[in-house]
Amino acid sequence: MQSTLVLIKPDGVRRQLTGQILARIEAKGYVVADLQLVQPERALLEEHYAEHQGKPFFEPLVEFMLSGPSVAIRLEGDRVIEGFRSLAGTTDPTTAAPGTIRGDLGRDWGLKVQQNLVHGSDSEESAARELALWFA
Ligand code: DAT
Ligand code: MG
Repeated sequence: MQSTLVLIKPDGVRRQLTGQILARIEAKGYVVADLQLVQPERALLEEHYAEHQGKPFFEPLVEFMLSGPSVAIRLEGDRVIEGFRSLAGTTDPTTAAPGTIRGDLGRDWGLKVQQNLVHGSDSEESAARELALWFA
């Protein structure tokens, strides 16, 4: 059994897609083990996205993530890390496959790729690190 951190990002919360996104996650059979609405501080986001520090999209990404609350979810299930990333779809919501959360519900309004609705940890190491940050 694995755990992963899923975030419904500020665009998903603002667009009132939390219920639809949770319904897809639950329909797939993953278990919501913990859930909270979080308004993160900059320091949390800089740690969360540490691997992207120095990239051109880092600052816009952090600003976007500061723009409103996210729903943080501890999600459990066998192979949930790769399974949730498959449900989410690829990073750019304009080209993410139809049938995925990003592909069906997302679009990069204003060419802002960071508006892709959800985050999912990409490895067991990331999941442990990110769950400790968001569920301190
Ligand atoms: P993912 O969220 O699919 O794991 P990532 O870890 O590579 O993607 O990047 C983290 C977030 O940063 C991503 O959800 C959206 C934003 N991002 C990534 N690449 C970008 C780019 N080229 N331009 C703008 N934002 C980008
Ligand atoms: Mg990532």
